[in-house]
Amino acid sequence: MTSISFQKMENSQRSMHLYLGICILSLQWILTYQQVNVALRGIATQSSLYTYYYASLAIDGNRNSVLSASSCSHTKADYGPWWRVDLLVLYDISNVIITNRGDSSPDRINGAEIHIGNSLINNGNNNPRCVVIPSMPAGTINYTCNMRGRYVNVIIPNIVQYLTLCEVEVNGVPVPVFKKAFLRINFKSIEDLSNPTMRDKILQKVKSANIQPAVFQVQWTKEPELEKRT
Ligand SMILES: *[C@@H]1O[C@H](CO)[C@@H](O)[C@H](O)[C@H]1NC(C)=O
Ligand SMILES: [Ca+2]
Repeated sequence: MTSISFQKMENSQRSMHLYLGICILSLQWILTYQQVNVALRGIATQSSLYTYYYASLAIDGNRNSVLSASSCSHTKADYGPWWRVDLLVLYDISNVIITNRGDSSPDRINGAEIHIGNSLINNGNNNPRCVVIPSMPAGTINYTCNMRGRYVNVIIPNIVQYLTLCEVEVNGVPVPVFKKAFLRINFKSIEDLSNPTMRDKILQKVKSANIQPAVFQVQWTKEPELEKRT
């Protein structure tokens, strides 16, 4: 901001305090505003581990539903088995696509629920529910959710069961992150800064100083005010 030059002081200068607010819209959002499988960038975990069928195998980008192909997650026979992916940041999630085990026992998934939200209370299983899956055949089903959250859980509540998931795809877009930075500029001016036209000129000058490509909005957040002298 120091490169911005204002008119030289002349007579009867007044010292003004000026406040500028800069609103930054996350550039990432602009570049990725399309539905993609964001689970691929997440970290998966589950209520327990059955042999070597890790939670991460449900987000390995492979829908292969034959257990021996090592692309399915698998819990032990838990009471209320669950699986969760942490997407690391907030997403607006349009739909979740589940691929059930295909070589055997497709009915084990009966009664499973998809939950989406931001809380880790009860391992995230208390987050708002998208859907109850009464049953699904061996294969892949697309569930519409239109919910916002960082955690996506699949749980089979109130029963002792194995939870096997061969792929969980989460289609979402990052929630826009607005970051605000505030500048406080203290300078002297002979111009009347209570005049909106003058203030607009200053704003144009700040904008042309080209702060960051991600900055697309610069605005006054406060009327200029005279410095209070003690
Ligand atoms: C899943 O459903 C959504 C609508 O909720 C749709 O936009 C998307 O294309 C579907 N994806 C697949 C793979 O069928
Ligand atoms: Ca998989």
